[in-house]
Amino acid sequence: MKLTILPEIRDALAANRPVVALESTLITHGLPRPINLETARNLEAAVRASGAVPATIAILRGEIHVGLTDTELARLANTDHVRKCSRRDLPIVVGMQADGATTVAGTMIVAHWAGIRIFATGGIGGVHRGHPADISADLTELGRTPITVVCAGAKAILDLPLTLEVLETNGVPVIGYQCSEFPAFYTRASGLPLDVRCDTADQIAKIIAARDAQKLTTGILVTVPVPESDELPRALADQAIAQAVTEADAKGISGKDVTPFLLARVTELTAGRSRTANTALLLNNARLAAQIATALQNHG
Ligand code: PSU
Ligand code: MN
Repeated sequence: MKLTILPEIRDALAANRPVVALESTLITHGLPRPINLETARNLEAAVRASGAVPATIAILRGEIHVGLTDTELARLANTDHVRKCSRRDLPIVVGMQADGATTVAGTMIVAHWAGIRIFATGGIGGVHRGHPADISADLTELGRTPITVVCAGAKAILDLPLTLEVLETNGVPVIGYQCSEFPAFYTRASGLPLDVRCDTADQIAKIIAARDAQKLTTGILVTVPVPESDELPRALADQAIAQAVTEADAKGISGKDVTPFLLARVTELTAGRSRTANTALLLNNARLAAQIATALQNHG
C-alpha cells in the first residue's frame, strides 16, 4: 500500500522525533469556510510551537496523504463534496481515486499505518441521542487501533453516558487530563466520572508505554476540558443542542450527515460563541498531544 508522506514527517519518524496526526473531517465537515483553513493552519503551528511535527491526514484523488502542503490543505478546505472517511470509506476513496477527509476513525487507521502514535482533534463521535444504534465508527476504531487520541470529550449532541459505556465495552482506557469528569466539548464537565486522572503528559506516556508492553492493540482516549476562559455557559450549550437534535429528527437526517448537521446548527444557534470555544479547545489539544508525543520518547 502506498502512503504519500511529507519528507519532514518521514525524517521525524525515522529519527524517533515526536509527530502528531491531525484529522481532516473537521476541515471539510466540522467548520465553515474560511475559518476551517485558518484553524487547520493554526493547529499545525500549535503542534510545531510545542516541539512536534504536524501530520494532517487526508486522501487526495485516491492518494493517502500523511501531511499536506499548504496548497493541498487550501484545496481540501475549499472543495465541495469531499467524502467523509471512516474505516469503510478508505477502500472506496482510494479505489475510486476520489478526495476523502478522514474522521477520527479514518485518521487513526492511516496514522497507525504511518507509524504515528498520537493524534489531536476536537471532539470524537459517539452514540447519538435517541438513536442508540447510531454508534460512531470512532468508538469501534478506538477499540481496535493502538493510537492515542487527544480530544475535549464528545459534544453533548451525543448521548454521553452511552458513549462511555461503549468505550468501556471496547476496552478503551479514558484518561482525564487535569480533570476527573468526561468533558462535554463546549463545557468542561458532564458529571460522568472517568477511568483515571493524569496531571502530566509524562503520566499519560507511561500508560501508553504499558499498553504497548502488554501488546494490547486498543486505542487510548485522553480527554482535556476546554480552557475555562473559553467555556460556553452550560444553559446556552444545552439549549442549542436540544434544539438541533429535535430539528435533525424532524428533518429525518440520518447516517453520516447527522454529525455535520448538528455541528453547523449548534454554531448558528449559539451565534458564534461556540466557535471561540471550538478553536480554543482544538489548539489546547494540539499542544497537549505534542507534549505527550515528546514525553513518549522517554518511555520507549
Ligand atoms: N465532533 C466534533 N467535530 C467534528 C467531528 C466530531 O465536535 O468535526 C467529526 C470528527 O471527524 C468525527 C466525526 O470523527 O465527526 C464523527 O462522525 P460520525 O458521528 O458520523 O461518526
Ligand atoms: Mn453515525
